Amino acid sequence: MPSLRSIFNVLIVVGISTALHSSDSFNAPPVTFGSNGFANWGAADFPPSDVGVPLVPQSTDALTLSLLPKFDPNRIQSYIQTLVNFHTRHTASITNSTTVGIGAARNWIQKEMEELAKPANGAIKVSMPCYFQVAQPGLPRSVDICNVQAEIKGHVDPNRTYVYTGHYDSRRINISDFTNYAPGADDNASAVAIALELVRILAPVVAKTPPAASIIIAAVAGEEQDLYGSNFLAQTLKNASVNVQGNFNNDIVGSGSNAPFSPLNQHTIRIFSGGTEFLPLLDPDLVDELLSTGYQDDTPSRHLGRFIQEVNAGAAHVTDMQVSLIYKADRNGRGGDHMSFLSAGFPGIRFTEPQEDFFHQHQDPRVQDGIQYGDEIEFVDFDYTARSGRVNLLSIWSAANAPGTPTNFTYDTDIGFLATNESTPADWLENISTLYWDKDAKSKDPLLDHFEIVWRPLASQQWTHMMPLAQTEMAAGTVRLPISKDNAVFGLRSVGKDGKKSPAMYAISSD
Ligand SMILES: *[C@@H]1O[C@H](CO)[C@@H](O)[C@H](O)[C@H]1NC(C)=O
Ligand SMILES: *[C@@H]1O[C@H](CO)[C@@H](O)[C@H](O)[C@H]1NC(C)=O
Ligand SMILES: *[C@@H]1O[C@H](CO)[C@@H](O)[C@H](O)[C@H]1NC(C)=O
Ligand SMILES: *[C@@H]1O[C@H](CO)[C@@H](O)[C@H](O)[C@H]1NC(C)=O
Ligand SMILES: *[C@@H]1O[C@H](CO)[C@@H](O)[C@H](O)[C@H]1NC(C)=O
Ligand SMILES: *[C@@H]1O[C@H](CO)[C@@H](O)[C@H](O)[C@H]1NC(C)=O
Ligand SMILES: *[C@@H]1O[C@H](CO)[C@@H](O)[C@H](O)[C@H]1NC(C)=O
Ligand SMILES: CC(=O)N[C@H]1CO[C@H](CO)[C@@H](O)[C@@H]1O
Repeated sequence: MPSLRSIFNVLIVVGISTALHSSDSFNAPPVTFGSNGFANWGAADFPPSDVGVPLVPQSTDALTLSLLPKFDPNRIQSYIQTLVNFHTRHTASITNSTTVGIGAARNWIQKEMEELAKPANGAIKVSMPCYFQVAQPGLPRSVDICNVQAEIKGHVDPNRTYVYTGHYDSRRINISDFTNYAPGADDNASAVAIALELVRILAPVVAKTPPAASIIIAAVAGEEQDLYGSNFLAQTLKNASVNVQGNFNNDIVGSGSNAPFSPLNQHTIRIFSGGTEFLPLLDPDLVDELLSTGYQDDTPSRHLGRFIQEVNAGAAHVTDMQVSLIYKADRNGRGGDHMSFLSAGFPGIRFTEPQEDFFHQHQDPRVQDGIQYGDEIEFVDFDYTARSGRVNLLSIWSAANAPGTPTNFTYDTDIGFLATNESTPADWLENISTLYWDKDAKSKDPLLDHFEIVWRPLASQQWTHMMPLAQTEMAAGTVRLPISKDNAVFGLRSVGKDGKKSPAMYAISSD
């Protein structure tokens, strides 16, 4: 049986926390009420609480912000044009030409990446690992599947790794057609263009200051058939026991304003993140836990999405984008390379433009009934792709320079005593939450300064509140908060000495 908890104790702990955390170093926005006295009836601010402060998106340092405007729409256009000019980048297309087919395309990407990586003075390692894939449905002949990747080794925690992916293969309506023109400009040369820009922009930076954790920027192959390239990459990392804390997959990130519904949404990018619908792909114990407690929206992938949205919110004046979180692993009936990472047990999300234009994906280029079909470069908005790149660089670079996501964050599921007779005090039934973390965490991560508890009403997408822990609280390894775990869900995140914050860790029951 649980031990009796004293409400008096709770008040003491909370009193200290409030004193520590309501200091004016936080610019908490004022709570606003409607003129009729009701606060936001569509999403009532519930549970009411004075624990912590309303969440203010983390801010980004000046160096990182200065990198974001460097995405160059003209270069993006030129990369995409070069990729389109290979005529087809079908996974089974020819490899013995320097101008046509997937072999020419990957050799060009590798050469270009090597060239762009030169200012890094060796801090960026470019390689093209391949494996032999036998023919399968959709893949009419056996081929080498090759990824082109740039690796930047972290200087504090090189094992912890964040992976950017975009696929460079293209297709037509007939997925086995490996000879005819398949420009694949938006799908997905746009994502390869971002990969090249990431290498170009980061090269001079990492020559002087490598990130704390490692970054891999990969152009992967064979997506259209069966996610071959990304699966190869994810399994390679899994087999090497690499601590992959996020896959940032980009697929179809080329059009905002040139879409038929223009000019809607040209400053929005969607993030798809999976929940427990991918049961077999996640840790089964975690899935049971999340489903049985109603915390099914707290998968590592959704926390990664929240992290990107929050970091972007703090720098939206520079990215010029907003992030829309979609609680699905991908669009209905479709998938992408992040699923290879989910299958390997790693968190992963997919960035995609807000309104896909189905006239220009997978279509055979042609005019039919007066409509231009085909994934042609004229339908790509290079400014939009550049803005998408900024959101990627910002979030990957921020994660790789923050301390790692905490491990082992737990909460006590105990609710105290239900009344068994008239002399059971009513307040033995508790509505508080007791949270635990690793009190030795600071000795394991040199980047870590302190943890921060974040929480939100269960129906909110994003964290609404935050409560940084003082060093004494860190060392205690536990806190009791007057917020009912019936109404709220908690996360724990790491805060670095320079204020950078990690994605949050979900809370699981401590028993
Ligand atoms: C290139 O490869 C294709 C198919 O693999 C073959 O038909 C063609 O003859 C080759 N061309 C040259 C110049 O080797
Ligand atoms: C699709 O393309 C392949 C390879 O060119 C060809 O063998 C097949 O007949 C095509 N399928 C259809 C339905 O056209
Ligand atoms: C990963 O390891 C498994 C099991 O040893 C092996 O079958 C698989 O080929 C490996 N995959 C890669 C990409 O190294
Ligand atoms: C990297 O991290 C993983 C997962 O946290 C761990 O299993 C592995 O042993 C670590 N590898 C090294 C070389 O530290
Ligand atoms: C995780 O935390 C719980 C509760 O604080 C503790 O009992 C357990 O030993 C920890 N597990 C690991 C692997 O650190
Ligand atoms: C009544 O409840 C109190 C507190 O739960 C308990 O200590 C006591 O034994 C109970 N008395 C009876 C007769 O069950
Ligand atoms: C928690 O329970 C106590 C005792 O029943 C009650 O006074 C208090 O209002 C409750 N707090 C919340 C946040 O529900
Ligand atoms: C248009 C499109 O979606 N093309 C491919 C690019 O990647 C997505 C998802 O990764 C796939 O659904 C498509 O096959």
